[in-house]
Amino acid sequence: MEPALPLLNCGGKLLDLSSPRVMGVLNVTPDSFSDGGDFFSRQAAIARAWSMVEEGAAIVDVGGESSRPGAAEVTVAEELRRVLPVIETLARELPVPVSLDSTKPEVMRAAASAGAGLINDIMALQRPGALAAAAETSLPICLVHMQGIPRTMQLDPRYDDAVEEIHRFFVTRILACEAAGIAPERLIIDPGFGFGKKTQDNLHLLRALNRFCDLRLPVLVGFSRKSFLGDLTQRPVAERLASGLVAGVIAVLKGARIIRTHDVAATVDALQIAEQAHCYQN
Ligand code: 8Y4
Repeated sequence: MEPALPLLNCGGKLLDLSSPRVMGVLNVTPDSFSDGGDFFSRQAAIARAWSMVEEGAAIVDVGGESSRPGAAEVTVAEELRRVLPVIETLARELPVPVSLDSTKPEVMRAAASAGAGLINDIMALQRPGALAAAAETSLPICLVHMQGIPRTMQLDPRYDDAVEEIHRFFVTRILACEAAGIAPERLIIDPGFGFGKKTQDNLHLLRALNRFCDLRLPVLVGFSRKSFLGDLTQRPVAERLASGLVAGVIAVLKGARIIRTHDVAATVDALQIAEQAHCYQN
């Protein structure tokens, strides 16, 4: 059976998921090309966002807190300094919704007021106050599964059955969202590749991604440049494009609707072929 074709209202901009879409990554952290805090890095971030839209991104995901394994936390004030000016400009200028990659309720509120169209939370609204803050925004929310916290999540992640545990996690979080006044129609789920998972856990999740389809919510995934791709191919971070593209295509064939990536143009091409060659029977 063909799934329903959701149209998400991202703060006034519509996100049509009748075809798989690409979410472009825009980091505004000091370890990326630009920290968003000064005029020049702001201009660089805005230029990069425009080029991702020209390459076919349907969403631009702006993050000011590095969520890489081992990364340190940043203060609310610092995160606001990095992301708010960029979100405010992009929300006004871009034809596509701007998503906020953050776990902090204060940043969610401020970004929504500045015009953000979606909240992407790697802590799935488990921080104190995050459920209430997200509820108030009336924006769609991507709930990401993570075992542990970024600083230590890759030290010794363990599951008895990663797919079933993560499936149960989403059932619980969807109920918590409903209790907080967030309708399931606003939710996107993401098993969180690389977030407290060993290489084999990531493979099990990709292989069984269609297990999450019974939750009847759009599925988002991010593979680009992640270390499990390097683990499987013996490639450094700069040479993980091909493996990331194939993972994205497999994910879409198993029902994913949004791929989060640094490599927008190549991913848009890959998904075009996956979608057009895909058939729901057989
Ligand atoms: C090199 C480059 C090595 C990047 C690691 C990384 C996801 C996400 C991230 C994801 C959703 C990352 C914010 C991790 N990954 N949000 N965010 N899904 N929804 N690491 O998979 O890119 S950051």
